[in-house]
Amino acid sequence: MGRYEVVRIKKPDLRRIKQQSASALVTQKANLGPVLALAFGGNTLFFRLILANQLTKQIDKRMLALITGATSGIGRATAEALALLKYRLILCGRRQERLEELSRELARQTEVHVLVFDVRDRSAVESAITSLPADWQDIDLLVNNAGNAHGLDPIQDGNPDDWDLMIDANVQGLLYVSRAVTPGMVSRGKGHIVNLSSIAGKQTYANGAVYCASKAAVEALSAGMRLDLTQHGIKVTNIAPGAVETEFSITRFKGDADRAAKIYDGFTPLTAKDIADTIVYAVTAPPHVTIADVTILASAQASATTIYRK
Ligand code: 8X3
Repeated sequence: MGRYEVVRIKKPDLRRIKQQSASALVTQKANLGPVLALAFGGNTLFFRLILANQLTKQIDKRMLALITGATSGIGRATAEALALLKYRLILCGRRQERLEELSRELARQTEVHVLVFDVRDRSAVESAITSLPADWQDIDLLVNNAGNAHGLDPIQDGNPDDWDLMIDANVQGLLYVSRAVTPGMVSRGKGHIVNLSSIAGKQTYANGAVYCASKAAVEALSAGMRLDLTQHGIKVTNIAPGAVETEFSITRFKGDADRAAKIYDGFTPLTAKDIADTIVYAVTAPPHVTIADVTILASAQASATTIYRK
């Protein structure tokens, strides 16, 4: 098969296609690789050529995404989903081996660049992002996914080291990475930032005050970024998942896998892929649409603390 696939498009679909982004079209045909959509169906040759030309230009300029916390969970699932859309990927994380393993896997589908740094380390963030080669600098999409929960204790018993880990990664880390990436988006007049918040950022629960506060900060930062960046053509999407079965609870309970598993007992939790699918929905929305804020719960979950278990 050559570089392009010719896709027959029925006449009623032509209007819809014209309003869609190229990446949305590629989503629909992700399994075919790069797609050149040629419209057949009674329209003029002129229109067909314009459409084909526009799509070729957009597809040739592949979107570039930077994902923090890409080594596991929602970050990894998002990297896999965006690779299917042929995004070029900058995968960021602390664990070099895992990043390289993922990079090798995804290199079959797209171009991948790995950056090893800890989002909590401001100078490491700055030097990693400024070290990007010229053709990896024009980041179209930033997925601020890195974050964690440590401990589940009443405030009087909380461990300040746990608090530092959460505030430093979930709040400071998100700020440092955003500060390094957004000036380029502003100068290009386009971009999209997806911040991973939580139902915990909207509803505070007992024993989780600091984690909830860190995610409430993400909610405020998403709203504030949208106020500052919309005028520069940059979309900001805030995603607030409920219970997602990842390494999240194992980290929260310091490696106690049995205690972590109990969190997801008796109901079907969300998966990392469920959240990645929502991110794909947000980033492939047409140019005139911003998916601003999405709360995603398992269907057995009604609030941060109400889960109907069987
Ligand atoms: C994860 C969701 O409810 O465990 O952010 O805090 S919850």
